Amino acid sequence: MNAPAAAPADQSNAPAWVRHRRLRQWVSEVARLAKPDRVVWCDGSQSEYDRLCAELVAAGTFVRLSEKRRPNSYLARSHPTDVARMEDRTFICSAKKEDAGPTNNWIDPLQMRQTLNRLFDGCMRGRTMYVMPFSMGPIGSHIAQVGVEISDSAYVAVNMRLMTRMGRAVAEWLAEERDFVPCVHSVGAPLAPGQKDVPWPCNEKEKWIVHFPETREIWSYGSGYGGNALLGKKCLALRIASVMARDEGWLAEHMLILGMQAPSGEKTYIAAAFPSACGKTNLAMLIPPAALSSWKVTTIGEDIAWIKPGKDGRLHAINPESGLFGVAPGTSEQTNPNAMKMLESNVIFTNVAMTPDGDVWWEGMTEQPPARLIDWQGKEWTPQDGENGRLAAHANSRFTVAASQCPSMDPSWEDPVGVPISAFLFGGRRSSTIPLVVEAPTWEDGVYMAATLGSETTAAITGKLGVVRRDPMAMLAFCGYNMGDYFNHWLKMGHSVAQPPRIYRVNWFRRDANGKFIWPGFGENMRVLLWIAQRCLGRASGMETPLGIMPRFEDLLWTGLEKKISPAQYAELARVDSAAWKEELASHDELFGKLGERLPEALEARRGRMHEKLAA
Ligand code: TSX
Ligand code: MN
Repeated sequence: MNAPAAAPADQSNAPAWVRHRRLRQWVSEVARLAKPDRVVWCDGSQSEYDRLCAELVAAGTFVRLSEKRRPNSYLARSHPTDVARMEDRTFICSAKKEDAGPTNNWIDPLQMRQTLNRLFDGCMRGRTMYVMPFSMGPIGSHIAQVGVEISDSAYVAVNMRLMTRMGRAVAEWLAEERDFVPCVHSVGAPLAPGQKDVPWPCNEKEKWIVHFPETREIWSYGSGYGGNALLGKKCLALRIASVMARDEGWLAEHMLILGMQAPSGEKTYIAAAFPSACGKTNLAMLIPPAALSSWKVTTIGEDIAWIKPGKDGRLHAINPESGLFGVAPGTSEQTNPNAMKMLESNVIFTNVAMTPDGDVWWEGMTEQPPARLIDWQGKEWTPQDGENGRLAAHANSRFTVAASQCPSMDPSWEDPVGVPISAFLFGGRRSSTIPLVVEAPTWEDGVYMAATLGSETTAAITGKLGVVRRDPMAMLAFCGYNMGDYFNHWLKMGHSVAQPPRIYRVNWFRRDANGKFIWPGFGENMRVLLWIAQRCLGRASGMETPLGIMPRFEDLLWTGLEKKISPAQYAELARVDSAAWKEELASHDELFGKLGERLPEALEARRGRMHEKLAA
């Protein structure tokens, strides 16, 4: 007897609230390949979160922190070899190598698929496979995108619940046929029958973070940490979304979004890109100094912005995330009081130190370390160890927390239409050459400033201090396609709306002849933001310089800072050193040389004009 041709059986174990045939089918296929012991669909509920956290405690992955000091919070200690994103193990597998471009690792997609089929075959044996539908952005927003992550890590599942809108509501929004980005993750550590698990399973031999930009798929193997494993963040919201944005006429950027409210109630929103270690999260949660306390700063996002042209002729931005995965060291009552409040409860800490009374500690949290600690590897630690250079918390230790816990969140932070952006800021850590703030006279000038963005490496990154690393738009590690095409896309986007944002270059990190920071930074940055907001409202003046428009001393508000910054010190912050700029332009040329053929003509031409202006 001839059986009718049937679709492959649905073995996904999907609950009734998953009506999406293709999603069920895909989950069945991944399960058939990875061979987990069981499949669990995450509904995203609090009870599910609590149950998974309890399982993580039982497995030794989590330590539950003191209910009194840090209510409903946990500490995870990762394997010492699995502590950061792996840029050299990150791949963009476009059909053509040139489409990934010179700044990405590339492997032929057909070859990569063979490798993945080998790696994922049976890789979840002995484990639970979690299926997590998630929305990047408010569910149903025309700027949002849906992903579904499959992972064999419960740590990933609980982090994804904080970082994204995850669970049943998203599956219901997907209905029968809406689109989603498939994301497959495995720690790459299958268990033989009866084999005891370890607290932080991962694959010590190989790690892969793989993107297929044309088919919009993500596959990650071998690491359980951060952006390697929480695939909604860097993989989807930046690398894959940057490709979608190029194709559809929007922007997916490595930017914070903040709001400034004038005493009149008028609001100005800005988006700002900074490479790592520049204090992006601190800026997003800035508290203005007393002299400017009639102005309020609110937070929309602190890492990623998705930006689309609106019907009003402006660019509108959403924060695609619903949580923060932030660097702990350096966060304190002095540098970021809003973050300290946000971290009081309901937090997952990873690789920080623990106090004897079940609280957390990291370098920079207090001036004096506690007398005794358990370090990030679970070992005894005393301040003497600190003096010998042994860190109590890992330099890349993190907190995961819901954004809703941040006291400075803007009332509109979940508005599906986004907030209208008045200015883009690009900043780096530069001890010389780059002034405190410069406004680009035109969109093209601004794109040049952004494309040539650079930041000095901290010792933690390269072991060398003061070396400028070029990081165009702070997107070097996150642009999912050819950087030259990306610059072109940015140039085009300036013409996509009647009122494009103004573009600014900022630098909080200029030093004097003694190597001391000249600008006090932190809350005092509000003085620069205020000038920018007033410029956008047409109410502040400045002066033209070869670099662009800069505030004169009298264009900034100095009340309360008169003793710290003299006109002479401001002159040093604003100084354009022609010798240094000659070197700077040579370094831009070197960057452009590396980016190769697809570099837009307009940027090369603009470099030539800068050269002439500075020589004049
Ligand atoms: O986050 C920082 N911001 C942005 C804040 C809104 N940091 C920390 C950077 C590492 C993540 C800064 N560090 C900033 C800054 O504006 N500026 C500096 C440099 C600096 C450091 C210490 C002082 C001043 C400047 N201390 C005193 O002036 C006492
Ligand atoms: Mn980031």
